[in-house]
Amino acid sequence: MKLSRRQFIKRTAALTAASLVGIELPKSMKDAAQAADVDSWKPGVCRFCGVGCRVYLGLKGGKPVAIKGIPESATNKGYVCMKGMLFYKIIHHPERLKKPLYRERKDQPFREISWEEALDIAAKKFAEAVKNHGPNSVAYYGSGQALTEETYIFQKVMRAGLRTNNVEGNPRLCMASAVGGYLTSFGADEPIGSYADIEKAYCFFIIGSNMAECHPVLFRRVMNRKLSKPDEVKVINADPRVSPTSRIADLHLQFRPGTDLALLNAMAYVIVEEGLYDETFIKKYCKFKLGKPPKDVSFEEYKEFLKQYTPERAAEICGGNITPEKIRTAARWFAKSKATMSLWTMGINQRVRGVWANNLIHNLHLLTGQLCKPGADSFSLTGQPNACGGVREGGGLCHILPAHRPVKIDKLRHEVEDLWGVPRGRIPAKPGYHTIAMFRAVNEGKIKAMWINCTSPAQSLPNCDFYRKGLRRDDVFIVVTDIFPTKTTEVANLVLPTAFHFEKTGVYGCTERRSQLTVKVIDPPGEAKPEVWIVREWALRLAKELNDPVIKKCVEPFIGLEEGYELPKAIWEEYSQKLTKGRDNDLSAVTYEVLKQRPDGVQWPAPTKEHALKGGTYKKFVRGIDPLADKHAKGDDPYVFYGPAHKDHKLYIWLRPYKGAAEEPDAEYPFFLSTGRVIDHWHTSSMTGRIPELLRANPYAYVEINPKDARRLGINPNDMVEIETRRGKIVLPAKVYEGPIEGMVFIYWHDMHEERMANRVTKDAFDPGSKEPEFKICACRIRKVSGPKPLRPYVVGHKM
Ligand SMILES: Nc1nc2c(c(=O)[nH]1)N[C@H]1C(S)=C(S)[C@@H](COP(=O)(O)OP(=O)(O)OC[C@H]3O[C@@H](n4cnc5c(=O)[nH]c(N)nc54)[C@H](O)[C@@H]3O)O[C@H]1N2
Ligand SMILES: Nc1nc2c(c(=O)[nH]1)N[C@H]1C(S)=C(S)[C@@H](COP(=O)(O)OP(=O)(O)OC[C@H]3O[C@@H](n4cnc5c(=O)[nH]c(N)nc54)[C@H](O)[C@@H]3O)O[C@H]1N2
Ligand code: SF4
Ligand SMILES: [Mo]
Repeated sequence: MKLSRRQFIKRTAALTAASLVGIELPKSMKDAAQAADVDSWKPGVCRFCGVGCRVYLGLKGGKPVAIKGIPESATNKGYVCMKGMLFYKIIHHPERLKKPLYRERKDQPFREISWEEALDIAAKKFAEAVKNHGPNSVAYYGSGQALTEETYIFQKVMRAGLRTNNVEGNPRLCMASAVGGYLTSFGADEPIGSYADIEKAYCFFIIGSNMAECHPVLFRRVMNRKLSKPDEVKVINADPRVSPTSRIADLHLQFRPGTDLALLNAMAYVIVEEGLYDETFIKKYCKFKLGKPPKDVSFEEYKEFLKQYTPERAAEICGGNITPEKIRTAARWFAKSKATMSLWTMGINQRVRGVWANNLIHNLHLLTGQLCKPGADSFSLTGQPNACGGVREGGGLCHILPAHRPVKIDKLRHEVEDLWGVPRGRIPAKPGYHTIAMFRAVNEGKIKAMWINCTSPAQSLPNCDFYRKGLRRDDVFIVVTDIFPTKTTEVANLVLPTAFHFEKTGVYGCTERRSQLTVKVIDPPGEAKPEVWIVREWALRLAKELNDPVIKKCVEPFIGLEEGYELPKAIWEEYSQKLTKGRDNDLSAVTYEVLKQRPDGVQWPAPTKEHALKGGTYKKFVRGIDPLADKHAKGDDPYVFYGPAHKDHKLYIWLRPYKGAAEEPDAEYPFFLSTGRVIDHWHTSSMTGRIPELLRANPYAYVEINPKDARRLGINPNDMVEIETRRGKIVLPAKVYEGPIEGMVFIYWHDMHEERMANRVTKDAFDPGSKEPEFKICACRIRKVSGPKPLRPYVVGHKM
């Protein structure tokens, strides 16, 4: 059906509005999607966010023509947002990479080469680096969007094959602080509960998350819950900006960026002062902890500590609309509701105090016992579709091996070596470079060969111009596996075209510990290949180049297997059945067969087939629900916090003081600069920028400015505004509205246009614990450079 321009705009606007506020799509639109001229519908998972919506891909004459939600799905109940509905358009996009491309030097044009040649070059360059500069001169930088099988096989070859823990990925920019928070507070990574808690919650504490745009289908569930009991269910939103999420809030707490540590401590103060805590829960399950190395302190000492954060004092620190009374109200709603669920994302994680901010949210749940019961949970939202399953669980960060095993614990490292059948001592005992350290090492010429997979750090790293200098060095060999040309392929020597979603098979593990399978239904274009094939073939060549049988051993079980299904299946079997068995994320009964029988996926732990076939574990640590809680149980307590990082099986309430951002506004740079997302685009927009409907809905990035600041600076809507920080300058059109708090500007970072690329000005300060960068806060100055200017969307174009 060809739409007129008017019809098109109407339809796009309706869809955006619907996905934005979670309104049910008009019936005619649903019918249109369902009745699309389709031969067959193939089930799978959405390619984009961590919600993990289940979708059908519609095929007509072998071509992808539509996507619709799967009505009986546990995650999305049939709903999808615009990105989910439209990503089939990426599959046959004319700009897809179809042939391996190579150039010796980075100022040369690329030339097409064969796979044989490409794999030989990749193996030779990595082998040369290892021979001449040692194993730590090579690195892998991956993604929370790669399939679990992909991350697992890459890291196995790097660690056991090439003997380096230089294995990192974009979840360091995203979820690392949440991981740090879960490990230090609960002793175990990942949320305890599930999305199903949403329908049982009576108070939502949404902090530093714009769910309405970033987890739209989940937000819809929150909104439905609120609408189903408008007076009983309370929604608190804490964000220095009024976002579409704030619209459903009964209470919006708006404060100076970075001050939520004071707010959270003050809420704890009120809970303690007003006796709203759950003494039994605290006595039974919690300990109070202070400092590094952590020492035990008493409840009394904690109370003393909190005296620094009276609501009056916190209101002063926080500024904005925060009053002592609002803090008290928030604390009372939180503590007194029948079940409270906290939800947060990057406003909390992307901070130099990201782990502490996570701890302080968990504290509120531990004090009040708002945990483990139906509807109550401290639930960190994961951004990417497989940051949990692939990277946090699959061994995708420099300090963790598969199945939540810290690299530096000898026993666990040796366990992995034994399971892989490689000699003990093969995996180095020292963690590798974390992301920022890794790219600094590139800048310093310490890394000689780097593999970048399914991510585009040239655009997504903070202070990216600085790191692009290193990436452009001619003595650093860079391989990029992607489906499109990006800012990162611009700095590559070797670009390898990969298969996309639905063109390969594998597992995604979403926010709620749920693994779901997507099976190949269509061939990749041209010569594009699944990553698992690429890694296997590369490793076999590496083994020859380095004359090292252990490298071959890493991929030996997979030799000769057909790459579309059999190969990922064998990799998944090794990972799930061998590596996760007996661990807290036990997936040993979760085979592809089980996942096909249970298309909704399985939530770990799932140690037995019987439990897996029932869907796994809705809530961790609860006896009668979680088989591992039953296994570890000693007394009669209903909960058993067996998390591997707390041998005492206790939950920790942390004394964490308020500390501000690494770079706060001053006389020279008087504004807070924050960055984030818009509903229609995905990160660098390499994918969504190529979907016409999404590009047209949001053709370029803009800067949000508070009307008071705009008036003072003579800035009108759509004027071109320069944002300058200590790192550089960019120029964007202004959107003037009561969004960001006065003194703060907010920019969208998807735009690839050099003049509008947000990360050219952001700061690369990072949390000392999680090493996650502070994308959310730095200091800037702004000025109007001209009136409105006609802008063109940045269309990447095939420039290879
Ligand atoms: N449409 C869309 N959806 C996505 C993505 C996408 O690119 N596009 N990406 C996915 C990924 S990987 C991620 S990580 C998530 C991110 O999801 P979110 O974290 O929800 O999105 P952001 O826009 O990065 O930032 C969220 C909010 O943090 C607020 N914030 C800034 N500073 C502070 C602060 O000091 N304190 C508090 N409390 N809040 C602050 C901002 O005002 C903003 O509203 O989205 C996922 N979903
Ligand atoms: N200023 C600012 N910067 C940020 C953030 C922020 O809030 N503000 N957020 C940070 C966060 S939370 C994140 S998660 C990162 C994300 O940053 P990136 O990971 O760099 O961004 P994406 O656009 O998701 O990159 C994914 C790439 O994978 C490619 N791709 C798609 N499918 C496949 C596939 O099947 N195989 C392969 N090999 N490639 C594929 C896409 O074309 C794209 O180039 O950005 C971080 N950067
Ligand atoms: S909410 Fe997330 S997972 Fe669901 S359709 Fe949208 S992008 Fe996909
Ligand atoms: Mo993310």
